[in-house]
Amino acid sequence: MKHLLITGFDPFGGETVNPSWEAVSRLPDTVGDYRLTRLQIPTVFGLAAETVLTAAAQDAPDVILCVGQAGGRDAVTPERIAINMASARIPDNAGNQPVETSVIPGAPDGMFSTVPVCAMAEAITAAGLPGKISNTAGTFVCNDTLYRLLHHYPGTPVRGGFIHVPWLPEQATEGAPSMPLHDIITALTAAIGVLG
Ligand code: PCA
Repeated sequence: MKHLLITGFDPFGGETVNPSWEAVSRLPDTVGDYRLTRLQIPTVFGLAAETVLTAAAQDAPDVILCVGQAGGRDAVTPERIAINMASARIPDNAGNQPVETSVIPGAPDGMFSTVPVCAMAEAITAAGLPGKISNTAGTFVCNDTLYRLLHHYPGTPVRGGFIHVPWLPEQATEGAPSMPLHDIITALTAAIGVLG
């Protein structure tokens, strides 16, 4: 059996839940060919990736998939790319608020995810849920985490990716898009099913 390390973030920005961890923590022990290790990581620049990489050094996963909240999105979105840019609109959970800084000085401008983002988006759609590729993970902690992960494991053998998920219905202000928790879980399960 292959091994997937899958992470979700703690709540941030004054919220009391983060749908990424709510969903990840409820995923089953196995999905398809993969045995899952679920891990909560802090919404803190640098420390989030460090927490993932420390766990990965112990567990030797084949794939690392981080999941995060993207409030306002109306679909579950595998991220295609991480950029070497940190610029925060709000402080992270440790009070850091970088503006226009490199994630890793001197490193490439962008790094592509090494999981099959097209197949993942299609699998989510095939499960009857809104799924599409995103070409930006933003410039906050999620992008920082994906960038550091991809930079640590250039190409194979350990593959790395990121999926942003919408708000839960209880988080969305009137008119804003959201997705029920069980649908987010179904979408993540469908995406894991095509990791290969
Ligand atoms: N979403 C934030 C960080 C943590 C999370 O769940 C982001 O999109 O950067």
